[in-house]
Amino acid sequence: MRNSFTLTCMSLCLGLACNSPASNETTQATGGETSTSAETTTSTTDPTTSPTTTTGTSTGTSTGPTTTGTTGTETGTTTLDATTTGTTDGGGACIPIACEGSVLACGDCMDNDGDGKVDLADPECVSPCDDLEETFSTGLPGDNMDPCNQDCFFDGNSGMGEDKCNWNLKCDPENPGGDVCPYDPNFQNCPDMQSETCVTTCQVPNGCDCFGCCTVEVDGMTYDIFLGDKDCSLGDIGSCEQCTKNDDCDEECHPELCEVCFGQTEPPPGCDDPTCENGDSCTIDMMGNSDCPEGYYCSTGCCFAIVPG
Ligand SMILES: [Ca+2]
Ligand SMILES: [Ca+2]
Ligand SMILES: [Ca+2]
Ligand SMILES: [Ca+2]
Repeated sequence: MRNSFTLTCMSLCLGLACNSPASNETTQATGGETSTSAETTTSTTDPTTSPTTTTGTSTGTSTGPTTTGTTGTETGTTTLDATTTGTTDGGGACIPIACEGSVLACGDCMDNDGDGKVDLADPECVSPCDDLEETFSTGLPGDNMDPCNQDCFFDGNSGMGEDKCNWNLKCDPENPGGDVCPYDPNFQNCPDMQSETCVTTCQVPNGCDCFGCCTVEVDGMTYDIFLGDKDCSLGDIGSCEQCTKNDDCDEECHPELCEVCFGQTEPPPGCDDPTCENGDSCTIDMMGNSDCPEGYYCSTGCCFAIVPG
């Protein structure tokens, strides 16, 4: 309340300063400008602040440094366009996100599979290091070089094992490896536990385990699907290889706590904003833009660091 009063006063003062003699104008306007920008930060984060105040201030701030004289006038004009300014702030042109220097299908600002959803707004995009919008698999040559041995699915390089996650598809009675790596009931090397490094470094989205076994809900039915399956998509869920969750690195999803579960791109009904157990929460617009900081991407409502290879 006090802020908006002060700001209104400042706009007025700035406006008045314009009409003052030239010598006064410079000192007054510059002084007002500095404190205005300081207060912008406070008022923007306050949801109760009226849109008029926010718009007026931000315009004033950006115009301020260049032409001091016109600031007062422009502030008055743009105050009327509260909606236009709001839209520009929230969206804008899509900025491509690179994975190890290359822009792939899930970071290229295009709807590559024509389902109306762009990049990480497309549920079949697991991260910017995913080159297929049509299926959950990434289509990257480095992924799943070994049909049986699995490391952290979400590090963009399923071959190396730096994350110390270790599993073998032969251990899973659901047979996610299909014909290429069938379930072997006599296979001995099935770790009971995953290392601490694995659990802390592997960035697992809500609803998945670290090996890419994810629970999705389609038409009221739940499925545990293996993301390594080359042909698995939400549109053809029946054809997806099923899998058994590895309890030791399972990131259970809690929609009742407003978490966004894997396969969803928006918070559950009744939730304004998603929540995240680790890290910042985020939202993605239809263009594929998220509000995560640079170097991060938005998946299941949470900002994840883009892991370098
Ligand atoms: Ca794309
Ligand atoms: Ca798409
Ligand atoms: Ca898709
Ligand atoms: Ca994909």
